[in-house]
Amino acid sequence: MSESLDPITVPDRTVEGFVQEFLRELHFGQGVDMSRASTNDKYLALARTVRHHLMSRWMQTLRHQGQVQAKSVAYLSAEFLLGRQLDNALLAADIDGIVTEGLTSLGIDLDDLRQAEQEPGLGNGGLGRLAACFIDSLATLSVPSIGYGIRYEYGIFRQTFVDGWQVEQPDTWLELGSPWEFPHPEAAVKVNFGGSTETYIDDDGNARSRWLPGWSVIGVPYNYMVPGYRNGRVNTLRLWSARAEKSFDLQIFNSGDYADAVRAQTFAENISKVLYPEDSTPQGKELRLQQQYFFVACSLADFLDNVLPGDFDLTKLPDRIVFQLNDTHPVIAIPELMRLLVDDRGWSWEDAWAVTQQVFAYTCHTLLPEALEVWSVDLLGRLLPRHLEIIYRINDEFLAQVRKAYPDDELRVRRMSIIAEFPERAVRMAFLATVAGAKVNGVAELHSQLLRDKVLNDFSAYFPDKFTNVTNGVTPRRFVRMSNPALSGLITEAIGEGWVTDLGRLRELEPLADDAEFRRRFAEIKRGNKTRLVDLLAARDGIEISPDAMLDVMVKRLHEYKRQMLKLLHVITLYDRVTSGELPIDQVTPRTFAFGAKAAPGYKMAKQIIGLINAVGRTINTDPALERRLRVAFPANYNVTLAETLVPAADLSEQISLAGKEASGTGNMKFALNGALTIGTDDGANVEIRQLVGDDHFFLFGLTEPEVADIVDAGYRPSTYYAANPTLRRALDHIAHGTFSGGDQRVFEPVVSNLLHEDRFLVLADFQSYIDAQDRVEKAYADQDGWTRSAVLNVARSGFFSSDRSIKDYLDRIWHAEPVAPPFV
Ligand code: GL2
Repeated sequence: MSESLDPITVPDRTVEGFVQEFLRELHFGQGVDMSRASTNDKYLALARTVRHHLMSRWMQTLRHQGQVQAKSVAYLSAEFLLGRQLDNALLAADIDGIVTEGLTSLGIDLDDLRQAEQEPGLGNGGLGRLAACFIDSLATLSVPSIGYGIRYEYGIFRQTFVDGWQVEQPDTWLELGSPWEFPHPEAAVKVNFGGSTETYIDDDGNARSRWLPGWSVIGVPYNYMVPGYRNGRVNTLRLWSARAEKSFDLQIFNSGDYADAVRAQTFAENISKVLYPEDSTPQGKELRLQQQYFFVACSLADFLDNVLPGDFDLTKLPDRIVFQLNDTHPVIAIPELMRLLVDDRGWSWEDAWAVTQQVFAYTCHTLLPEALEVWSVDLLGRLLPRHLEIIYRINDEFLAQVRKAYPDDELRVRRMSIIAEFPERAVRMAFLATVAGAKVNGVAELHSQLLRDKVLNDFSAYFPDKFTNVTNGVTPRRFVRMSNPALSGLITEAIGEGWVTDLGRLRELEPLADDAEFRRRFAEIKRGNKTRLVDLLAARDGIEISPDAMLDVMVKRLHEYKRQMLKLLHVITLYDRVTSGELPIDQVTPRTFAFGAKAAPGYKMAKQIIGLINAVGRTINTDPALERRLRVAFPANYNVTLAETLVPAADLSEQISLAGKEASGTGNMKFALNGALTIGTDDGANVEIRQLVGDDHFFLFGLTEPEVADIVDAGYRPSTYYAANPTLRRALDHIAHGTFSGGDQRVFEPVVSNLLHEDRFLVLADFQSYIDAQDRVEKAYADQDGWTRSAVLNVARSGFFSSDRSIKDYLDRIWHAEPVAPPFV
């Protein structure tokens, strides 16, 4: 059912048409003319002009969705790490060419305007970026869907280094205007908190409960366009911003207490003020629970009251929507829907529960026990008293069934209770999601297996059909087509354009791995991408690296389980080999060790490790004995924008977490797709990458998950590895003796002592295996042509890791929804 576009709203797709629109935007939108326009003025005018090209498709998509009422997906996520929007919009609207030409005719460099965009960093890392990839794929696959989240006024903190130590600065991404968002204050939603509950007798003589809230705030929706790749669909991302009900008390103001007059406003606005800078470990903060409830309450109300038609029969809700819970952050939506149906709409508990169990599905993104969110009953009861009652009832009924299935097994019942009793009474959000969700999925094969066998094993025994896997993916639009234009051009030349939306087609490149001319061009592109990175790091950070060195990259959040320390011990080992005379410097392959990592501000050990990486970097980069052949590059504030230049340039991708700890990883996929070879453990999606690209094109090392479990069960003693391995001893001694801290032995003592006496993530146990694998890397890299062949094969065999494939798996295994033909192309 294709419709034609409304000619009034369709901009002219010519260079002249673009220039005219751009100048109009500058004039009428920014209130300046070319002679006075700042770079920011031009960027904002350009963004709005580009927006025009997607607008009519957006309106049409919304109209069409209203008419068709097909089953939709609502992706509920506390994080959407979007990255810059301009290039993505240019790509989707397919107007790169006319825009570049049009701007050039005005003497403007498109690249300068690109740099003016502040990336919306509304996520911490992989989980938030995954949500952004998923909404891109949902739109590209033409699935009716909406993303719901929070419009944080400050996104993930901006990292700076002071003397090598991390110092956090606020991320003021909205400061210079935000041309990609559309606020709708008229569609605001009221959200209640606090107060108490009471029981009353309804008209039919039944006892019911209701909430008497203590206070409330207002959620204002901001809409963002989520364009599909040249397919005529533009979906919506709706992010909520908190406001006070009454912004300002004039009486108090007039009495002279100016601070008190805006107190309510400040309090309410705090809810969407800042993204919690936590990655994988929860911060038990009341404000965080407020954020979670705030955005899901807004989203459910919005969907039921605004998106669905007024006469919609809610018993049919499972045919119309599935709410995908991105980790436990939105899980409070479950009791909220029960409350909306039972309390507000007068449904019976049973009817409401029957619907609720069908409309939610839950994705778990972790294996770390400390990252499974729990909320104390005390806090939850204070903030959301009615929700706590509902959770208790869900739990009572669930445990009654468990008792029936397993009579005389009270231990199991206690293990499976949604309410934990120790160390304090608390609601286990992952359990609530598992009990209520229609499906529970992990994010890589190994992760899903470990969820079933370990983390949620009682539940998988009880609900065997609930558990499934969907291996993560990344969008090929942003992470290949946009960020690696040269490689994209080569691929398109070889196999045509279809790969951008059908990434499995990269397989067709396989024979070209044996074509010398293709390899030559591939290697030339890699070098070109390195040169781009060299220029960027010089300009952005004043960091000097060589385009001729091997680029060995580890970029991801700083966490002990990810083991940046292992990488650093390798760097120190090379340093030691050279400075001790064991290894002549001219036999060392020139290598840049690039790190990018933010540490959660309260995570002391992670911040120590950042300090240590920078200290090692200072020593190595300035030691004349190394003749600049080994260099550490640690640009501050690693983010999506930097990834877009770094990933295409990489030769070696470090994916070295302890087996059984990284749920999936998605950086690993981006690197393989851009022709880096992986050195990695059998963890997360590395397992699948290795299976697909083949052992000969992947450097595997380290303990497997069952081996790790055995060592830990037997009582792991890291100091025995230190005692037995002179190479390891020398590397650790360098840190301990102050080689990197001007002789000061105290600065990094906590790092050394943690490794020697605790080493929760078995860095020392995997050290030798890692060094051996790095020696294999060194040998392989010496054969440049052979390396390039492996790199081509990595690209050709990684098409599976498209987020389009992930979304198709979600559609088949979990959502049971279908793409709907786009309204027009
Ligand atoms: C994570 C996992 O740690 C990571 O392995 C996974 O790839 C992503 C996406 O599924 O989710 N979980 C988590 O809390 N963060 C992640 O990156 N922040």
